[in-house]
Amino acid sequence: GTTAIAAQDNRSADGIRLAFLRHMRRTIGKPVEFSNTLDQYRAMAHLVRDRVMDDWITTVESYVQHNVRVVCYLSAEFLLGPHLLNAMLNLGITDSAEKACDELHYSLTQLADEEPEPGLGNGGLGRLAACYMDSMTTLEVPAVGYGLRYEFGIFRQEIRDGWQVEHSDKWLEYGNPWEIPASEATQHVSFGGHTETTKDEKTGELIWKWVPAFTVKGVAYDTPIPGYRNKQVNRLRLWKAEAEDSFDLEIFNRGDYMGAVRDKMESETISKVLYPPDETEQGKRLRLMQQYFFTSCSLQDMVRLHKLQKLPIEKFADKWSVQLNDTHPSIGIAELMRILTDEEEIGWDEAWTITQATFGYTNHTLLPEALEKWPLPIFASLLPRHIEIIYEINRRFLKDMQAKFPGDTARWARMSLIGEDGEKQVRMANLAVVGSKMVNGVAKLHSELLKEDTLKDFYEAFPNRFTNVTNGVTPRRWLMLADPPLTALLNEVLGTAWHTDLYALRGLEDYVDDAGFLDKWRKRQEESKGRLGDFIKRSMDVSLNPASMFDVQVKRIHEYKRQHLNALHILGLYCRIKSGELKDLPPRTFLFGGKAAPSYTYAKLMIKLVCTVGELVGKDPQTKDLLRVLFVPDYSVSLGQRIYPAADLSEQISTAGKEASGTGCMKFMMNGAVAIGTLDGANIEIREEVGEENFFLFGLTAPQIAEKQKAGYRPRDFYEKSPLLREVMDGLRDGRFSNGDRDTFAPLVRDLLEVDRYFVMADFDDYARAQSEAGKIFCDSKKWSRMSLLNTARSGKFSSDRSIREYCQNIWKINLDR
Ligand code: DL6
Repeated sequence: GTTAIAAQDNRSADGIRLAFLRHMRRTIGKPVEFSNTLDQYRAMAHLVRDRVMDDWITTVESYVQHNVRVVCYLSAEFLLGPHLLNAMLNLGITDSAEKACDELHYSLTQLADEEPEPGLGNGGLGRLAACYMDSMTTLEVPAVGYGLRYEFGIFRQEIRDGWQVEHSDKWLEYGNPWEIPASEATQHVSFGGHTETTKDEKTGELIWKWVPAFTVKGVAYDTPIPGYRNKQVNRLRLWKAEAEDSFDLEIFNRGDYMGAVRDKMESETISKVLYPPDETEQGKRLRLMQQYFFTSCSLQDMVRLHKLQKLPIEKFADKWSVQLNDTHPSIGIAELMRILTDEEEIGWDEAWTITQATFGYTNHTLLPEALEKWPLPIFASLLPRHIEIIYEINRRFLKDMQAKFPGDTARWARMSLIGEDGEKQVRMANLAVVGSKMVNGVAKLHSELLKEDTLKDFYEAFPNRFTNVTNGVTPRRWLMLADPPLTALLNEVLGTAWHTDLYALRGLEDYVDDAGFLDKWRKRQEESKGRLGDFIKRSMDVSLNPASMFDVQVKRIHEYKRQHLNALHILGLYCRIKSGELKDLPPRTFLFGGKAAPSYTYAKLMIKLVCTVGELVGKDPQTKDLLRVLFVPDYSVSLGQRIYPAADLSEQISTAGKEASGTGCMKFMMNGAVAIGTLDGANIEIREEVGEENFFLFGLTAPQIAEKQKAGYRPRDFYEKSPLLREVMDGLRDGRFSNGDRDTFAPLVRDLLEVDRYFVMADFDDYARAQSEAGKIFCDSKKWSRMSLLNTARSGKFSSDRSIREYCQNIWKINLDR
């Protein structure tokens, strides 16, 4: 009756229970007593989505009514992590849902564990996009995230005999209750062919026309992104590629059954997998197609909505602020020029003014090999009209540069959008800088290095275009969802203001000398470690010692992130224990996690090294109670949520000047882990905030590294100077740590002693010193708890809410105090 309906509509436990039973019948189609946990998860997901949708409708209505300025965040990756518990947290219905589950005799956590993680990203860049979506909605910034709906996300990682094995990620296998197809938004994207020019009969001007070889349909799937308890919901719109005609009856009737679906197969490949490997010509082509496909769909969608609201196209940049998350969507600059000039028939100069006012570009890397460049022949054959537009942008741009820097031909060549050293290339970073109003790096040091080095010429040409926005992470997922007991403790002493104003955590400093509170802090930390221990026991059948120090490095595996430095240090401890030099070492658990790019052989060898060290120290009776090394497979957002709260020591040991920012470091800090790290990326700002006495610093600085590089770095000198390093490297070479196997690690040893691009040898001794200091302080549990508490207390700056405020103020020109 009416009471039942009223109850269903509210967010009470009764309402949730009734809605659950209704979805079980009508959506899942099963009597509840026959349902399994996956069915139960799906029914729960649907009822939560219903509640999000109600807020979505009111949000959309209000956006249209007020004709708001909209931020469009274009990103090839969105690494969202599981939705269910996050949506419940943001809606404020977790307690009711738990109660409803109790009454139904289910466990909410068990049911939430059924959710496949949408792994539509590789690492930091994609996860940052997800944190920014959360913060934009929480801060009530009208925003749309635009990206690709990959059918297969990041591979599932298995570790077999210490080696990474990749499996495809079938995250859509059982459907996805969190997305809604938006058929009205379907777009058509062209590729290939050639261009033609005709003369306008009246004006005599040249008119350009693109005659493409084929088109692909872009179908939109929307995922609602709820804000934190504010009834706001923004949209993440991901594009799926489909054939214009998925089944050709004529070909079929001729008896060519495969031919009838060939178009479908070819078109759908575009949104099939996250980042296809691009070593091959075919891989490069596909990746460029992916980037153009989602960027074009997104810009066409903005133009469609702009016209739907009857706004003049000349006002495009007033309505839309488009942020390019790295260079992947930077082809959008040429695409908007094409739309404005070819389709909307706006003159070049005005179109260029609109385009530049629309885009902002965020750079996420200093590694030259990661700055995207496309071989000209591939680019021109796929996008013949865009290459003409890029040449025209370049012609005008170089003319300006020639006036600005007369005679400096080398500079013009460096700045050109077309690289001419060797094979001709289209330089996407240059296009992004030239076509944007603002360019930002993602941490102070990174933004400085962009100006001094990577983008120096551009900085000298347009100094006002450059700014910094230090990354941040959402405390809703990374603190509240990841660590409910810590959240409860913080709420108890601070109230709840910190949920949306993370600087309020500073209030914790009042307790820094309160022995009773510090004791509580330590006990809570031990419980977190116990929970992770239980999970690892369940999933890997390994027992961890919760009294040991949990020393954690989780992130992508890369030489510059230096997981091998960590592993070599553990080998150093092993040698010193074996020789009797180290007697009273406090027990340590070293946890590693992260994926290596499938084609990155060196990174895969680094995983093998960690696993080999794990086996060695775990088997040796002299070390097995003191050192435990575990590589936790298939690192993901949900695994991160389990790991960060349990960490004592956070490993942030990249070569100075190489990690643009890092965001894992921020998640550790919020959860009270103390960092050991170099002066790199966001570490520098973390140390500034927390105080140098609460951070274990080691290693060469970025200027020192640059100097060494110039002077000619000789890693072997460090090997010869350090007896411990020598013992470790000799042992590795001679098979002492790998049952006599001298081959497996030979390439790694050779590289480290002869090249060592990332200064592992140079930093080894100082890292060991900082590690030993951390070990000593850990034994003084009061002192350690104090450091840990201060890390949480001073993590306010690293909320993505702060980052988004800065984007609004300095780049998007969106007023938050409406
Ligand atoms: O800005 C997010 C994240 C940073 O925290 C990392 O330091 C940086 O390595 C990462 N960059 C990339 C670059 N990808 N490409 N190409 O993932 O961005």
